[in-house]
Amino acid sequence: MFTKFNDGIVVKNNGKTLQIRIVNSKIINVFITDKDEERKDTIAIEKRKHNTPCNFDVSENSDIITIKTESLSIIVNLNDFSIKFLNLEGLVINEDYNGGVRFYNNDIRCYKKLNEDHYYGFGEKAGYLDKKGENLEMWNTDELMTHNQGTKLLYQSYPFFIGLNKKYTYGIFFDNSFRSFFDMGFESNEYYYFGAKGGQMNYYFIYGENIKEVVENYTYLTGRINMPPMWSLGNQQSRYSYTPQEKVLEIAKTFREKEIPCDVIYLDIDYMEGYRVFTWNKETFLNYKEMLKKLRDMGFKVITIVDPGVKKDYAYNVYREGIENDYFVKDKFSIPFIGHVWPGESLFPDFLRDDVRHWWADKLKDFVNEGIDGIWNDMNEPSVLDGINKTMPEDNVHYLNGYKILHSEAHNVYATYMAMATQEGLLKSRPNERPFILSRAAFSGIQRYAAVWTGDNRSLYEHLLLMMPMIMNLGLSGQPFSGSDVGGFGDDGQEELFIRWIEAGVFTPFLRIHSANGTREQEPWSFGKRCEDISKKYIKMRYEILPYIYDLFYIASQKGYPVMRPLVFEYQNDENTHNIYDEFMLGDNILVAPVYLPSKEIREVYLPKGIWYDYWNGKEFEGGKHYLIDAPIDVIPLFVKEGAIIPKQNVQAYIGEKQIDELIVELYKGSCGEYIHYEDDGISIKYSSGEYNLTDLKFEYVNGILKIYINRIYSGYKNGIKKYKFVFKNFNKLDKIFINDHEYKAENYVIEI
Ligand code: MIG
Repeated sequence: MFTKFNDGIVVKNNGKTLQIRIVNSKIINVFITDKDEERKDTIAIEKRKHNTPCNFDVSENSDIITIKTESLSIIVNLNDFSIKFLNLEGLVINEDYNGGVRFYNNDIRCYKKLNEDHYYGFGEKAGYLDKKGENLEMWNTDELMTHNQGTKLLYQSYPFFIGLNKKYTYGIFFDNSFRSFFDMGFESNEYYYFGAKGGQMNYYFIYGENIKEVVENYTYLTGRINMPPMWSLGNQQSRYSYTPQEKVLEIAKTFREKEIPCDVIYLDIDYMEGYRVFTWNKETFLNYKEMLKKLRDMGFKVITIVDPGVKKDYAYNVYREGIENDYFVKDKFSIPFIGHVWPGESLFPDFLRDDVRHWWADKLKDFVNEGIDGIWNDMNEPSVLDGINKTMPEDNVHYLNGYKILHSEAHNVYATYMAMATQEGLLKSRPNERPFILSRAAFSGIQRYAAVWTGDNRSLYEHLLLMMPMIMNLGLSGQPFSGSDVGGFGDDGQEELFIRWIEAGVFTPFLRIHSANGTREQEPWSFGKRCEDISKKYIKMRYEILPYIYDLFYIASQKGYPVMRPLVFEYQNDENTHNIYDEFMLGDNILVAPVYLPSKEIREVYLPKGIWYDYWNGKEFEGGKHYLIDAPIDVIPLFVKEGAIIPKQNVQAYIGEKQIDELIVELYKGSCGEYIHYEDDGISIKYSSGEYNLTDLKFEYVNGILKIYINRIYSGYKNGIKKYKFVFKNFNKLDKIFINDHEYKAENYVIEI
């Protein structure tokens, strides 16, 4: 009945074809079609050079085929192609409902039994962490109304979720870029389904022993971030728009004068000449080269916005080249499509095409060569202001790998292809430097090209809360590098709200303050001395814990783990964590519980099982309980796990200001602790050819005796740290301290070696 290939099987029955591919023992690709067609990957799937097929056995018994890998059994019913996934103990992990896949003309669906207690992931969705009982949709949308719990569509689409119950965890990635739907127990409490308005029923079942492993396996499939330039983890300041050039310089100077660390300044759309991409405004930015040089001398990096829309203007070279070479997206009559965006009538490069991406990359290269450090892609859903549903018609025409496809298929991936072109351009300009791109719209896999932010929020406490589950679910969906506009984009900023937002924001992966035109200015000093002082304290703290944050990006690049994690990611066995959306973990050592309501000076905090230390006063807490924690205006509740090792460094005005030789290593009491520290030059791509170091830091603490071990486990980078400063936290009894078996004396709980 079936045909076996080296990576799976194919069966045909009742006019349908089922293909099961064993990507590895835990990642199973299911493709079912009622047409004569080949399976297609979207851009989400990372192309790997070596896709070594893994071992599996297939057996057939009347109407049942059983496939066995080293971790799973897959049971296929040949009558209806319904599928069951079991683990090696024979426990059913996932099971089709009522025949599983259904085709209704242009609508395909896969029904599954609803056996899970929680569903996480789905990328950038408004609302809480757990999506069980919800009905979700994926269609990249520039939502201009205030985002809230009821907001269905935002800028990014990640057709991926993780199911969790008491016995198991798994993920499903639906590799389909059309408008897709996920009914996670909204319609029924017996089944859930996912489907799309077109395209293929092509999904991946991703098994993992826990959420961590599911995310690791999902990002094995869709790729992981490259190490970002270290400066992109610094504080960043933006506004729509800083103009003219003198204003930009004044903002930059103020950061330096006030000694508030800052690495990046953003130029929003007004720097351009009539919103023409790759141009400079001849009045307000006449001496932009000089401005760029001055910013560079002050240690600032510059990121400019680049939108996809190209102004229709015969005197404008980008438009002319695009028309002459036929690079723009077409309408259904094969005429270049024109839509209204900031430049007025505009055309949209078909970024799905290789030749168009190369052209764009060349334009971008010349543009950034003048001194631009990173690129910010906006309006790339694409947003079309006069379009039906604020985008282009679904029957517009694109070309992918030489084949014509409609916008209905291209829409959700348009931004990711644009990010790919942008990355290519930055690499063309500076082949040895890590590119940095910030994108508003996205599809699964975006992490290979760009960081993202959560779009146009507002200066509302609700949005300070909302950013937490959004960033956490983005992290669970393979995108570890995200953040929200700190202080809120729309509406006028407020002092107390800004303070609470910066307190939380410094612990989010991407840290950028941004605000809309016409709203109150929003820099750390815009709201008076109190806000300035508190902002400075927290931004400095960000720079202090940078080695820790950088290590988390290293882990993200290796395993796909989020930088900012929901508690359930670390404490899956503690059911109290399953629904927590207003606290988060920065890595596995620091728990952050922001205050996100006005006039609140106390916060209820759940600490998972184990011992925790209050970061500010060292107070010890026993986890597994809720506590009320004092949180006066300048305090965000922060807790460190017992046995934690946290690397820090001295604050700098900007990354690279000083040569950092010393690593400050904070050890928190516990019977033992272990931590791997990563270092490289922070800017070049040499790490990818081995120029980095890994240091294993370990301790044991018994009866007042502390033994520390420093062990270089990989050495490839020469300019690393030369000194360690160990700081002992909560070790009330320290009789003897050994470092690599030599005895040292601590003075005030500090040892420098
Ligand atoms: O509709 O470029 O989300 O960050 O400042 C406004 C102007 C277009 C939307 C982005 C916002 C940016 C703004 N843009």
